[in-house]
Amino acid sequence: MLKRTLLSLTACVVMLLMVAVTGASAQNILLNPGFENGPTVAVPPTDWESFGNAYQEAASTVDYRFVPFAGNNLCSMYGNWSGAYNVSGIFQEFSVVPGDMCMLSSYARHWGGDAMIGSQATGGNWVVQKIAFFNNKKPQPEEIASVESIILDGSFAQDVWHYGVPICALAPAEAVTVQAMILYIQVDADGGAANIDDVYFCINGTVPVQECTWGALKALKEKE
Ligand SMILES: [Ca+2]
Repeated sequence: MLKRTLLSLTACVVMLLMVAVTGASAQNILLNPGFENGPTVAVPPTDWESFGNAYQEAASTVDYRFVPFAGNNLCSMYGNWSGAYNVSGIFQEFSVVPGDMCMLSSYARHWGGDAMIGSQATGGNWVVQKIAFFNNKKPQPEEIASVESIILDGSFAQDVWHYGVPICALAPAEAVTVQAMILYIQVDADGGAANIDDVYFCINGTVPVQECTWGALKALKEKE
């Protein structure tokens, strides 16, 4: 497992270096990645699968609850108050073949008026970006591998956007689909809402050159 993880990291770093050198970028294959399409105000994000409390919202007019990173809209997520551990989420699914390299990045923010409290380490809520691979098992596909990173919790500064640096994952043997996910995990009925914007996902491509920084590379290396 460690070997595969290191291989995945190496490939990710190589891809980031390539884009830094060439200036190339790849197509974001997500539909409605910035939540700009479709209706707003307490409705699920258009083009995304969603569960729990995840809603497409327009920029606030009376406070700073919803301040999009870009455009006019964002996605707001919060817990379900349905048990000691529950999840709200949004995702999009795509076909893959073993060996495909997937990359995911996003932006997250929480408003001081409804801030998250604590972290996963302290028993609070947290938000992850996650790449998950599934096989073709009938009647229900199984999740066979995943990579995720925390993009927001109560330890993050309030009222500013935080860049979730790209995570990379190599599609393993038997993988037929991949899901690009944002998940809000609620523990013990803690409150706080997470805002998400400009999610980016590509397969066998690279993140936009403006998002490829030495800081991102360093963060990936330190994570290992
Ligand atoms: Ca937006």
